[in-house]
Amino acid sequence: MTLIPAPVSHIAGDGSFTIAPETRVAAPSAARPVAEYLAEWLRKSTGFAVPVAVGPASRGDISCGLEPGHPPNGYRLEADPTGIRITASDTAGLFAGVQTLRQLVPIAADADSGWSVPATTITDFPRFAYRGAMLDVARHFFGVDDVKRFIDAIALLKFNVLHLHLTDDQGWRLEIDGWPRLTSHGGSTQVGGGGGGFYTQADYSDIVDFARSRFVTIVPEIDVPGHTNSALASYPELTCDGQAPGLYEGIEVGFSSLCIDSERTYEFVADVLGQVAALTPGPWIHIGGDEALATPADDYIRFIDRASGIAAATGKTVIGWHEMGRSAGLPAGTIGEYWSFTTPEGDAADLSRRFVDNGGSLIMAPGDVAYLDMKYDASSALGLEWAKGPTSLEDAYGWDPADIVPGVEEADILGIEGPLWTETVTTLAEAERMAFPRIAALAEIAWSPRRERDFAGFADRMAGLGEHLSALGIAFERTPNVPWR
Ligand code: TNX
Repeated sequence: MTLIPAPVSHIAGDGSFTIAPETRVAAPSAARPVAEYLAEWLRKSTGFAVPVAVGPASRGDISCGLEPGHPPNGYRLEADPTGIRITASDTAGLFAGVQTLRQLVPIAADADSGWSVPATTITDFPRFAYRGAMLDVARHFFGVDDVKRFIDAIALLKFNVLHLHLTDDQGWRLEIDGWPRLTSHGGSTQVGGGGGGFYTQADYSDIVDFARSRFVTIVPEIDVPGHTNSALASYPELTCDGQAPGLYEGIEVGFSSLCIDSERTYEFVADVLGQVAALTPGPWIHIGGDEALATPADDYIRFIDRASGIAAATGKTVIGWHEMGRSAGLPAGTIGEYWSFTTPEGDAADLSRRFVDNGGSLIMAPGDVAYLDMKYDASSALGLEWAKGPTSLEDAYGWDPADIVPGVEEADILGIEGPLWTETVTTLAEAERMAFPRIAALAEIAWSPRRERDFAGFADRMAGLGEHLSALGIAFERTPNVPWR
């Protein structure tokens, strides 16, 4: 069975089910959107009509059924010569089962057996609740259609979160009412020049709605108090000397800061976070807090104390990069995003444990294995190298989130994330190629039960997934040690 992420269990049966011109998708009305999504994908693949039948399933159907008793987001998939049945307790579980089915259906009809799916019983559920990818739309801007395509691509691997890094020194990408220059001026640039771009609030809602149709939650990040040059350039009142810096198109970090002792700063933060929260149905809001090297240490703590409270007052659960653990005033339950290495450096482990001690949890995104913007090897044209050099597919697969921060255990970990920073990444095809296949390794770490990691077995399955990626038009790097077909 060539599935990524590997399921919890699968038992091969006898024979196979063949998808035929008369095959229907059957589902109760509560599962209709998932059934329509599956049918639409089957139509595109097979060219058959694939009607959706709302109501009980008949022999020969592919059915989606809701029943109690499955773990959250888990499912069972049974295929035998009489049909395929996907059952789950929630529609997110059905959707995960449908992603499994997408990998079981061949990319082309076989001359002898047609569109056949081998008989199997799969029982499956996720290890972690938060299975995230991050796209940095600030260093280079990616339009609404690109973001939707990226969401579609990660949904195949059962990711359920897309964190959007919406603001940074090089660009402000979300329209904020009452602060038009953030986007008209601050959104006009990106790394290396060539113009920027931004989402209107309607664009952002369009992304959120599309993501929801793929059972993906958008986590918006407004990075403060550093990484704010685009805002400072747009509104000099956010600086301490009242002088707007110029726009910035380089790739340095750590040179900008909001003015910590100005009330206007907190009005700005409240206004922005209030609007972002109102536009975002998901439970989380990310306020960055990383690499605030231009903010004095005491000021940083005072700022995070206050800004995290403003963020929590929107009703969302606050997420911040692990440096925010320096603040002793974080709202209870604040989530830390760990981005040090698989062997923690400096105070990263101590700061991260504070989120857990404060009733929160951690998202693990260790830079040396989970960063999708690192070069694959020294010869890669794209990517950076600061996180302990290049990151091979083997590196991306060979770690475990529960082995990193001493004293932080499985239950303290909300999930993992693969950040795709875009200093060197300019197009969606480049973004896909940096992400795939490493993001498939992260998907397996996030979803599959903790097992001994067998890279050779993973690489065989990866070769199978590569065929699906090609069929879907998703670019990927042909990394060594995978028997790509
Ligand atoms: C560090 S990791 C950053 C980003 C850069 C990235 C490049 C983190 C929280 N901040 O600002 O884009 O490295 O790899």
